[in-house]
Amino acid sequence: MKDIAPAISPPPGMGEKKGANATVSDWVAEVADLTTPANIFWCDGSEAENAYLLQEAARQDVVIKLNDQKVPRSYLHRSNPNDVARVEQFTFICTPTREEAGPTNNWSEPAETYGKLNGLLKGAMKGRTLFVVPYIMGPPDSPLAKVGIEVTDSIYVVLSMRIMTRMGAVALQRLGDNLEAEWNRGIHSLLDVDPSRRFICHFPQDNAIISVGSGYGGNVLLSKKCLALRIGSYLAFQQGWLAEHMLILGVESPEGQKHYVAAAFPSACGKTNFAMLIPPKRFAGWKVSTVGDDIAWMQIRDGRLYAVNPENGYFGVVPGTSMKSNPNAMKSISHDTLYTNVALTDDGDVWWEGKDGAPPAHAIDWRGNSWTPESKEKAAHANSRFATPMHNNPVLDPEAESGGGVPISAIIFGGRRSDTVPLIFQALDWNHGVYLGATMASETTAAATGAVGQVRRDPMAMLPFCGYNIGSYFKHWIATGKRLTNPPLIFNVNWFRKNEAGKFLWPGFGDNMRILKWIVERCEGSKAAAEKPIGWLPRPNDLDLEGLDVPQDAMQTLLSINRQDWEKELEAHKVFFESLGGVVPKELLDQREQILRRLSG
Ligand code: GTP
Ligand code: SPV
Ligand code: MN
Repeated sequence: MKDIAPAISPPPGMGEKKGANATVSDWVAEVADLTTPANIFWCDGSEAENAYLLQEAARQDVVIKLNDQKVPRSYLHRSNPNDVARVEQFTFICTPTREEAGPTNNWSEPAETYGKLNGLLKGAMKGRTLFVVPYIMGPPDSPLAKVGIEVTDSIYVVLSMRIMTRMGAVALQRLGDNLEAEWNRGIHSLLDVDPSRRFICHFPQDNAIISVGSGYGGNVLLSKKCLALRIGSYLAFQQGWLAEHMLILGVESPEGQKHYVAAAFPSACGKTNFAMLIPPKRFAGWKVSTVGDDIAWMQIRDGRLYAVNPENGYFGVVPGTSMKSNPNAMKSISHDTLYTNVALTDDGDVWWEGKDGAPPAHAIDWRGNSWTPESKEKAAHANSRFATPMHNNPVLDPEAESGGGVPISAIIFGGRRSDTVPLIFQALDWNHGVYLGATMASETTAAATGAVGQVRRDPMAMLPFCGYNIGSYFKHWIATGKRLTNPPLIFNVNWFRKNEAGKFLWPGFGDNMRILKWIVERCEGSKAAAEKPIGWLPRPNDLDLEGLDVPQDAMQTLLSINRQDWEKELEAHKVFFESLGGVVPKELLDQREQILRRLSG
């Protein structure tokens, strides 16, 4: 990698030798001693700095500037083809004991792991620039806000972190003079981007993360899955709050009644799309607004859950995004966006499968090869992404920056299931809802490396992101319910049920408003539901289906539960619980017994 000039080390007012900032500079000096970079660049987060870094990244061929007429101030990055998604098999929770990491995480012993990683990091930044990226997660005035410092040798990471977080001097200012201030230490080095030297390691007890050998998304934007979820969930467990893989949206009726809901769907299962939903014509006067599209930090206040979005941008799935599926996302990514692994057209625009209009006659695909519509390979990678500032979103909720968070009326769990699971149902109470979350399953997607389309249990969409023992996590959820006098109602959705021909039965996207409306009506006390063994289900007439183009028999299937399927499903829950080796709390085992009794009753 060519070098950045000039060296800036550290600029006035940053990394000053006082208070917490002294500990930051000392730590940066330690990392520099180990990794021996050519120079150190302290990021202040300013416009001027960003312009300089973009120019520099383009000069080094790390990004390609797109046509300013087509997508103003936007860039394309291509990652190494061996490095296109999160790597769950190389992700580790490094707690003193294996038991603390629990049965769902890869564990490795902290001292040994530090030793191994320090060996890999020794001299790793030789000839490179070490960037110091200070950032805040959460609205700065939120009691939940957290500071992290990511040290990285990737300019792409710096550019992405500036979009995804509140990055720069603002974070060091927040640490200020307080020597006790809590902050996350994150070290990232590309090394030589070799999968056999790729490790994403978390040290919850030390509030520290070390990531090596990757340059992609959730592996390296340490604010996101690593801090906001894995370390975050551990801190939340310790401190009595929740860090969840959930979107947060506001929904307002024509009468001005507003609710906020949070929804946990696994990776590439519809969070960003749901968070930006545009209601169909039939729902004139209804407004949906986005607080967050991926992560929710929730605290208890006055017996209710209040949620903030710790992020400042969206790192979203590109393929399939169009004016038909998600116009708000299309507007958000029409300028000031950093694209990764999409195709480049001959006129400097970006293209992907599922974009509006005809495919270009010729393009350069995500690997940098010539592409035409006749090519066998996809032009954009299935996990190609955009990073775009949250303020680009035309339906950003007015409370998105509110530090106190928004009150959550409903929590929705949902996976990608071709069969068995109905379009929508409601838990009978909190613990039943926790059971629905704990047993949810989903077909795997391209968001992580490995096979796609395989059903796997993914509790609360947190399987890859819970930074401690999953049994303790379930107990934390149950304990949280006990502290809530006004708990959110809990629902389960499945947008992905298919017919025998393998076609989706439900149109999804904007039409999910029909389900959202039923959910908020239930929060308002509507009785429009029937009690079934697995929970409350709407009857077709309980949903507002006017103007919907779904045959009646399909609707019937979507809202039905098949007893044999559910007996099989409950057996799978049992197998899953048993696979966890005795950590599942009794409350959840009891829930299963109760559902079984209701099914055979
Ligand atoms: P991550 O960023 O990985 O966490 O993904 P996400 O949960 O935000 O998922 P996203 O909204 O990006 O959607 C992922 C894929 O699911 C895209 O290909 C969408 O087109 C598709 N999708 C989203 N919502 C729906 C829906 O309601 N129905 C159907 N059939 N597909 C959907
Ligand atoms: C996810 O996989 O849930 C994502 C993408 O949001 S990544 O940031 O790569 O984890
Ligand atoms: Mn996600």
